[in-house]
Amino acid sequence: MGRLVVVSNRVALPRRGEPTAGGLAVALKDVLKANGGLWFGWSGETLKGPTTGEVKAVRYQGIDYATTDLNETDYKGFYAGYSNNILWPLFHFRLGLLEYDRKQAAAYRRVNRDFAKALMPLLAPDDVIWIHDYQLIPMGAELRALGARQRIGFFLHIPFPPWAVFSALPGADMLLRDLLAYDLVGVQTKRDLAGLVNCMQDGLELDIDAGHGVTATNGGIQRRTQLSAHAIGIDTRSFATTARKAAFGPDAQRMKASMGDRQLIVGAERLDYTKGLPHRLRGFAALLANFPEHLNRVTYLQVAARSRNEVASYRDLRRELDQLAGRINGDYAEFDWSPVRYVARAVARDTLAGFYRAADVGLVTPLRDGMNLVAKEYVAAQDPTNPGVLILSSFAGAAETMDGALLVNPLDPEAMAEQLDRALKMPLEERRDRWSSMMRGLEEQTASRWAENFLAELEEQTLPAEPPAAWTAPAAVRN
Ligand code: GDG
Repeated sequence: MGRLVVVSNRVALPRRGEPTAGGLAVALKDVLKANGGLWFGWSGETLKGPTTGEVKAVRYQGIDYATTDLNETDYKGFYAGYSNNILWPLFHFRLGLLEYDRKQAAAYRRVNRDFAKALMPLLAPDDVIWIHDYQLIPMGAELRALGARQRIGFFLHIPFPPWAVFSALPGADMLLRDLLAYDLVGVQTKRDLAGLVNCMQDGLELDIDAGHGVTATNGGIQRRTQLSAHAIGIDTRSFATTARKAAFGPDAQRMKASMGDRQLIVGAERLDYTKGLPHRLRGFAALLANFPEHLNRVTYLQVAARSRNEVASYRDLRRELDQLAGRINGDYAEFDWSPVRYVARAVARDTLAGFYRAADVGLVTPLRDGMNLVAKEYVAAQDPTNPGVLILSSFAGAAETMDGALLVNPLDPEAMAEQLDRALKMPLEERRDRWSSMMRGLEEQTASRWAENFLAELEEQTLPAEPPAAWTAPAAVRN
């Protein structure tokens, strides 16, 4: 394989002495190192004036990093606006939250074009390019328009809705056509793949071949785009080790001391409306109301790190959670016990791992989620001799493979209460059986395996015999 070029909206720039945060960043860095790679994307910096188009480059531990800045207008239009206020709710089936704005749509395309222009001079002919996520869907088409003939793959980390939902987006067909510039489009699950296939068929009226490919002609050149599901994983071993060590750390010890002999339920995510946090609190309140034997016997710790505070729906969510947590504590707390511990900020990764290990139940109940790595981390963190129970929303991508979890519909607080009661009372043998079957899956389906499999499939794709001189405007695509 040629050099690997990873493109993502935010680049995890190396900071000396700081361990890399998530499994995804680690997995990508591993494949980048193995292939002598380049990581390109937004620096995370916003400029006051016009963008300069300048690319900053650093090399660290065998990886080249190239970043570009956004100006404030583009940040608001492309990132906070179109990406987070239009595409994010759309892809998570939340049409009521989608606030369409043509100027933001234009900013999205402009920034994707600027990214393509900034990357183009850095590319070599045999590079393999891997673009990530919903912020950068049109970037492949923009690269083709500039003459890029390399293999280009795209992976979507969030769910892919069917056409009945997707078609609500003004210009939905254009965004779908952008995907036809790629040689491989990967999504997380079979359900997402079905959504993508349905969009290609009903939205663009294209045929899907027996191997899940779609062929379209642009500028007289035919390109086949492979569509497939590649479930992302975590660095299971390393996370298990972190959790094992963290269990003896000061934070986990303090936590245990504060709990006495009560049981612990844990949840941790970015404060995001897709994660179903208010529903989870209602489910927990239903547990206390319907199963009073748990009163003063169980505590629910929810870590909800603030994110995207510039978007109004996120600020509303924060208020709703503050109220709900306050009400549950007001209704049920005793002088020596608060049922809900709600921490509205991020905690250190190893501390979180220690909390997962200490918890009898991991409560992971998003309303929609591409995969959900917290579910996988919770399982990886468990003590094999005395594992906790995972309660998982059937609308998380992780539910497709995590067969040992207790599945729940997050919209049904009574059902959540029943599953919580069952989990809190589950005998050791059943907990062990459920945990081992999930852990086996997590040991196979790691983040590195995900990256290797995606890249192997991208490498297998046959490129157009006569490479297009330029990828013309997506609107010109014909079946
Ligand atoms: C997107 C898709 C898909 C959470 N709170 C804290 C903290 N976290 C870490 C978790 C986990 C990560 O953040 C969250 O990952 P998720 O997968 O759960 O969710 P998204 O951020 O929405 O990610 C998702 C993923 O992409 C990968 O493809 O699975 O479906 O939406 O690692 O542990 N980390 C720290 N403190 C916290 O308070 N340190």
